[in-house]
Amino acid sequence: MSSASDGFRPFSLARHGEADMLRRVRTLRTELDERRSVRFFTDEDVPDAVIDECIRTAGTAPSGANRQPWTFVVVRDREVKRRIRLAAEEEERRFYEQRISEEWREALAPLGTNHEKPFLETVPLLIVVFRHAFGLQDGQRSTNYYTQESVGIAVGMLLVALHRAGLATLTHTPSPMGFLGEILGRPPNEKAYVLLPVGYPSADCVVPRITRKGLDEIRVRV
Ligand code: IYR
Repeated sequence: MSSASDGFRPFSLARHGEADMLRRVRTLRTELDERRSVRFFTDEDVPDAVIDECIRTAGTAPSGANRQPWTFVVVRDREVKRRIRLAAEEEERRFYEQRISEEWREALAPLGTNHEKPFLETVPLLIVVFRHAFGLQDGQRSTNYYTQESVGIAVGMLLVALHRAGLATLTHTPSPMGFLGEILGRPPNEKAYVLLPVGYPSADCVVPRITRKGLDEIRVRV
């Protein structure tokens, strides 16, 4: 039960009629249905203020015990992007040549991906999201809760915000991603979660033809 005592404040939401609710959500769905993972970008610059606003948006995500266990590192430095590309390609080469199963290789074939990641160097910026596996302040460790879920939700909200701004992204997870913490000098409690190249799709950008599952395939009513 909520209480008006210290630490709580009143909360309410604007109410919309059903038609209005439907219209609002449909607008969002239509917009999000256009979002795709992009691998071909221009080198055109993206304003910092827009990226900051997107990260603020991600920072409104719910998190376990409100620990907000995330850091968003914005990488614009050419040399750092280059180091990230080289390290990612090294991991990805091992992934495609050795670590991957035949079944996985077949699942990826329609996407046409391989170990080469030139976009990591050519995009105007990368956002590397770090998950705080535990809290660390002045050498003191503390427990964080549901960090995978919390950071996953924040990344989802970040993708929505970037798409809303008209920016293309790729949710890239070179594995293992330990090299990102090293290159970016993150503290030991921060684990790389995802690497997002961000920019504008190039004029010759293509994406695989995919379909979304229909409602009947994803919704079960009880
Ligand atoms: N991380 C690799 C492989 C890869 C894996 C999945 I699952 C994808 O949906 C796409 C790619 C890469 O980025 O190439």
